Amino acid sequence: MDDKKVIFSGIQPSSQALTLGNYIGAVNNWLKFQDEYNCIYSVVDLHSITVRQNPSELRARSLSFLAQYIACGLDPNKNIMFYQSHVPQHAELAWVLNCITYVGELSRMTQFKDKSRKHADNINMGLMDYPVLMAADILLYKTSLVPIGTDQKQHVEMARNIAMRFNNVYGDTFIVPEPFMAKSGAKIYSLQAPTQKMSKSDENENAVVYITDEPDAIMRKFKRAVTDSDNRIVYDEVNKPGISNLINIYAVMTGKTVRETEIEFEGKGYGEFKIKTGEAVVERLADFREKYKRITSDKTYVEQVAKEGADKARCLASKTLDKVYRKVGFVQMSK
Ligand code: AQP
Repeated sequence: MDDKKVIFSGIQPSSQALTLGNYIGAVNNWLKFQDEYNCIYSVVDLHSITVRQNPSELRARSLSFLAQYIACGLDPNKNIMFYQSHVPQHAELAWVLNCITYVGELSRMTQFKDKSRKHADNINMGLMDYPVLMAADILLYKTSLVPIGTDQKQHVEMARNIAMRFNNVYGDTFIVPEPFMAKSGAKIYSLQAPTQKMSKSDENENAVVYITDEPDAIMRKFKRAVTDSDNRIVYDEVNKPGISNLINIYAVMTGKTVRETEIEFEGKGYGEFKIKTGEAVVERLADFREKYKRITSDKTYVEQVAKEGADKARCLASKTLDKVYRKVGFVQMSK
């Protein structure tokens, strides 16, 4: 690798496809970095089994997610893309980091508390340990910047704390990463309950737009989006969360600002605005749809990208892990 700074991020293959939230909060930003940084993007399948998955569905979704990364415009020649489970150093570093992380701090994480409520019959150690594995994902690659939606900010903060703690105990080892969140769209909300995050695992299919949805499904979901009753297209997260969410989506998908969007729709009604927002999403995803169909029919190509990505990632990750093992005092064999 050259001396460009490193970006790392990942998405769990925990649904049929990426949501519009994943696209706007994560992938859309990843696309902007591919020339300026050394970018490493993983399909984080180890994370996804913290919630029970059907094995054959997980396999199919994981293949599809990598095809979606590529179809979104991530160039395999410029970005390292791989499956987390293909690079064993993630789990190995997570073990070492576990030994400097406290149970108390993990039990206070918002996502752990939320998911424990949601999956009360399966509050497993992996669910609690998720932020430590995420710290390992990030720290293995000397990452400077982690592009995320606001929901993951607390976990990046945790990764920073773990890195600083390790550096204090064992001497300078890890780069302390910074989160990157875009000004618009860092949190996209459910179309049916606009104070809740748009989440892959939402059971209400009208609440979530998947980037693989057909245009008519996308239009239908936007037409049914929940809004308030005053019929003014004005950004106000507290009093008008539904309309503010649609304004954010429209602004990001058209490249306009929130203010430009408000001006464009001054005096217009919600019905028209919902249709225009749906159309903006359909139009913005047109290239993706065409490319995804092509890539998804070529499983060998996707596997090749994953193999090359994992080879490169393993090579980088093993250097950091060797250093960590040396620092903590494990026996090193002469080569
Ligand atoms: N609604 C969202 N708005 C903005 N950004 C979002 N992200 C997720 N949802 C939104 C960002 O996408 C990246 C990958 O997240 P993830 O899917 O691996 O984990 P998650 O945040 O737990 O996502 P979900 O959709 O809620 O998954 P499930 O339902 O499986 O738990 C992250 O950068 C995240 O911020």
